[in-house]
Amino acid sequence: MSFELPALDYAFNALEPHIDARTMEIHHGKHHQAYVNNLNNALKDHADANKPLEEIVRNISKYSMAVRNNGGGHWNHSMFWKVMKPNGGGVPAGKLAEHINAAFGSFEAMREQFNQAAATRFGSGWAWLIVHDGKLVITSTPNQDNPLMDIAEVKGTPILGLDVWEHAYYLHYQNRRPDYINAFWNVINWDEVNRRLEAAF
Ligand code: MN3
Repeated sequence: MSFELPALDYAFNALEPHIDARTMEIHHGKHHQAYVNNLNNALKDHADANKPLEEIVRNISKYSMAVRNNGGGHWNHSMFWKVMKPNGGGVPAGKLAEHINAAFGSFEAMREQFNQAAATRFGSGWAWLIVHDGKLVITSTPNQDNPLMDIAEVKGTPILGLDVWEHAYYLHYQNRRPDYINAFWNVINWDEVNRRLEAAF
């Protein structure tokens, strides 16, 4: 058995004009596929090759740098595609809205802090909204690390993640990372984020 590229739930052009079709096609078909292929290669003949990805990621300090980079890449992107949808955005509701208000005071304050984390992550990495000790927290990680990893500075269960690698936005936004970050809020699938929040508690 080996890891496989998950299909997208929507067409490459479904997130336009916020995220363009060509970027989605290359990001999913080339970048994510490469993480999957490289992870399978890195785990070839490894005793843990059949373990669930999340279990590997949670114990990432026991693995090679190739497994860390590509296992993280596979986990992060698999989540990223799910927390977006066409005609997404708006404001979160239900339990998620309550937790956001409790932790940040308001949705706007949470968004501000998330945008800041995404904009100031130097080089390549991710911004995250995570459940940490029963509370929502915003953090960011370099490269393809994530907060599930035992090596993460701030650990927790990610419920929303934003890829701020240049490959995620450069074709359409060039160096304007803040424009891409702002556009992300129009494609967030809050039902999926809510589902992940419920699962994390
Ligand atoms: Mn990416």
